[in-house]
Amino acid sequence: MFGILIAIGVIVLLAILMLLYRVYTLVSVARGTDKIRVSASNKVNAILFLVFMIGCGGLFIWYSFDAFDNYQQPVAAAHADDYESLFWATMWVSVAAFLITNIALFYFAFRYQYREDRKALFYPDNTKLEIAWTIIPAIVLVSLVFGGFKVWNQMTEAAPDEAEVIEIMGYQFAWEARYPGADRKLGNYDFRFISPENPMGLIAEDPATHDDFIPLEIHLPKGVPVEIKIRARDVLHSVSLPHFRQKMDAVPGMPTRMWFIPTKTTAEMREELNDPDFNYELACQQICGRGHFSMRKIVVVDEPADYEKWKREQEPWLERGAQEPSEGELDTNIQTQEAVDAAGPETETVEAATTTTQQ
Ligand SMILES: [Cu+2]
Repeated sequence: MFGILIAIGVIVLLAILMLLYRVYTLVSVARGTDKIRVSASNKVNAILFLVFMIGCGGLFIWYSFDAFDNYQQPVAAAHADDYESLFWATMWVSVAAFLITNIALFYFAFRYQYREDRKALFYPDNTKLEIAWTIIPAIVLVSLVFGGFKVWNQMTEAAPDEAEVIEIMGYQFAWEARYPGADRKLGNYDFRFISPENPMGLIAEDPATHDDFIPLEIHLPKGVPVEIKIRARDVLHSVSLPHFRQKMDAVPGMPTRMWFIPTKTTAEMREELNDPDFNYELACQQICGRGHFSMRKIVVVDEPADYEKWKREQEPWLERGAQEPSEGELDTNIQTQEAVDAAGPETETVEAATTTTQQ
């Protein structure tokens, strides 16, 4: 009741203020004093537009150079040149359009500020100008789209037969990578088998699963095509391999894939950059929740012989103590997982993920 009275009071007050303003305007018109209402703030605002343009434009240029190394990682993939030229073409077109339109926007606000002795020019249309600003952006955008389409096809076309297949699964908040083992075949999976011991939901009965292994680090061979099969367990994630200029969303219920050829081993890159601590990395590029920042995995590129040796040293997932769960156990596992999820705080999930990968 009290609330309604306050609301009515506010509305009445606003109506009175509006009426007063209207009366004041009408009185000014009758006295002929309505035109002398340009205060000093007209000029101040006009100058502030210029200050804003120069100040923020300066910050934009400074930050672009300062953060350059963060968004321009060294390249280590065979097809990267095409991606690079597409990236820079898009970048320059966007930067040029951004600068031209924003400089015009702020400068015109300053240049054509209100002056009593100046009247606005009535300029309804100009056909030639309209044709130009429709056709030029259309040509530029269509060529960018075709360039992108070519690169997209390259990255998603069928991988060569000799490609190393690796499966990457994202979940809140970590990655699991699975290798097919000696039979070069990944075993099947089913979400009903997902449990703390079996984070990827692998089907232990499937013979193809028997030699699959889930290592802590991702290893890739240099100079050999690598096909990445991608899936997500809960929400959208995105597999980003910035040094290989590869990125593909991990979508729950819709497996995706991509392929590329690494061209420099981790050791070669460390030498080239003169940085003994350098590592390639896999990062999630989709803000997927509170623990998003922790979705980082080290990627190691080896010489093919070292890679084969590393693969032989890996223990199959089944032999790491994971047993095929019985029907009853399966239910308990799913319930346990639900309990973890229901408990909410992502930190617990992160801990659970760490313990499962470290078994
Ligand atoms: Cu993620």
